[in-house]
Amino acid sequence: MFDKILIANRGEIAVRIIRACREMGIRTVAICSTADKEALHAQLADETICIGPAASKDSYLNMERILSATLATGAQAIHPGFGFLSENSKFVRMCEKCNITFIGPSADIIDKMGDKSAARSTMMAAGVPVVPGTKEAVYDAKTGLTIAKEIGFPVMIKASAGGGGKGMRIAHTEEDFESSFDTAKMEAEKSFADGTMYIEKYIANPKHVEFQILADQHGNVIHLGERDCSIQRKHQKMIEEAPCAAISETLRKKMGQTAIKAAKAAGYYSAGTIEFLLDASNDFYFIEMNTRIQVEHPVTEMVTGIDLIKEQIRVAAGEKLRYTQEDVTIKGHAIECRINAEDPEKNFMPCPGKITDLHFPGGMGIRVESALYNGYTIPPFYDSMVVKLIVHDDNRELALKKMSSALGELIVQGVTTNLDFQYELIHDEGFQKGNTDTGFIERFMEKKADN
Ligand code: MV4
Repeated sequence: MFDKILIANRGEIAVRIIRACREMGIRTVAICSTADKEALHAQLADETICIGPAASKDSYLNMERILSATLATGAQAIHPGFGFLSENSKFVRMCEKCNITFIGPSADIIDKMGDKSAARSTMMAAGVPVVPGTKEAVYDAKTGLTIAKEIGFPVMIKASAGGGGKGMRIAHTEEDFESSFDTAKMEAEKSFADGTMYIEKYIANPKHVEFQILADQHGNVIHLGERDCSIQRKHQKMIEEAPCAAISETLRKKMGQTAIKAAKAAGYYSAGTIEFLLDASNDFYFIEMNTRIQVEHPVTEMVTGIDLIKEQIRVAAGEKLRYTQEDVTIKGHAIECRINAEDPEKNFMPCPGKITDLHFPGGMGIRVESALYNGYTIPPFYDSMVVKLIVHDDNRELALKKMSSALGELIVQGVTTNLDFQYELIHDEGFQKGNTDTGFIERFMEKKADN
């Protein structure tokens, strides 16, 4: 096992990783920008190195400085958290050259799954169901149109280097197609310097269901059940839950086995996620694999009792998985609400600033993941997510009541947050019934505007 790990991240996930390391007897090195000298992660770690100016590109994305900090402190491994360098294969290769363990999968796996069209081909070859669509990448609108006609409209045009909705367009009709394709391709070229595209049948209002995977470097792969992440606004998740209310035990087994098959086809190790779209007739399709620990990992931890960060560190050190599939049971229901310093009344504009009053709820089955403290000033340079509120209870109905109570108790004063918006969301009749799909927030916002 490692003696010392450097955490190449900030905010609540850096704090989460520091805590896991401390419990494991591993010393921690934090990095921070000049804007983060007072940040909680910088205060909690055993050592902290300020590596550069506020802008992410000069600090949390500065590979050379992060590697220098790692070598200078004698840390043997880097935990990248999520975002920043967590899916950067170039960084993983640089770690290898410096003899530092990257806590995550190999650079080749990141590359293979980061190319979404190639990932689709890999999954098709392995017999994993994908959305009906192209077998290979598409580079021009004319070729695309021929294939789109075969698939049948509407179709979804996606950037191979994309994810998170960038470089993605729906084409409803043949007439729409060429301009949609060109717009999506231009956006992809601008955002990713890569105009490689692929085309899928458009699935209307699916559920976004993702399976958590854990895999070691000895060929063992298990799944830890699914999360329903359908409650998203502009491809930003707002609420996640485990398990998905719409999935039967039979379907869970089938999707879980498929997720394992997908991870094995990728040659995967570490913690990872297989994303599926689930349609109204309960047909499911692989869309992407995420090769990092995710923001919403705590809901899976709550229903399985497995610490994903600790497991991720153990498998990175070469240990075998401590759990078999039979050891994994899903107990009760967990929900996470992301609290952001943003103003829902002003198009969710970020609202950084000083925390003047802070109170976290507590009690049985209530978990708060946050890097806030009273008097802290949220800097304007980074993500606006400031608290993850997670609850766990015997079933969804009880978990919702617990979330209602916990949201009511949470106080974050001094900055505007989406706390009230979240409270309204979880009390929505449709949400209460479990009628979650990817069109939910949009309909919810329209309903609100009408009132
Ligand atoms: C889709 C889809 C419908 N049909 N693909 C959005 C982000 C990217 N990861 C995949 N996305 C979608 N792909 C086909 N063939 C609808 C979405 C989608 C979506 C997916 C998950 C969560 C929220 C979403 C919101 C809008 C669209």
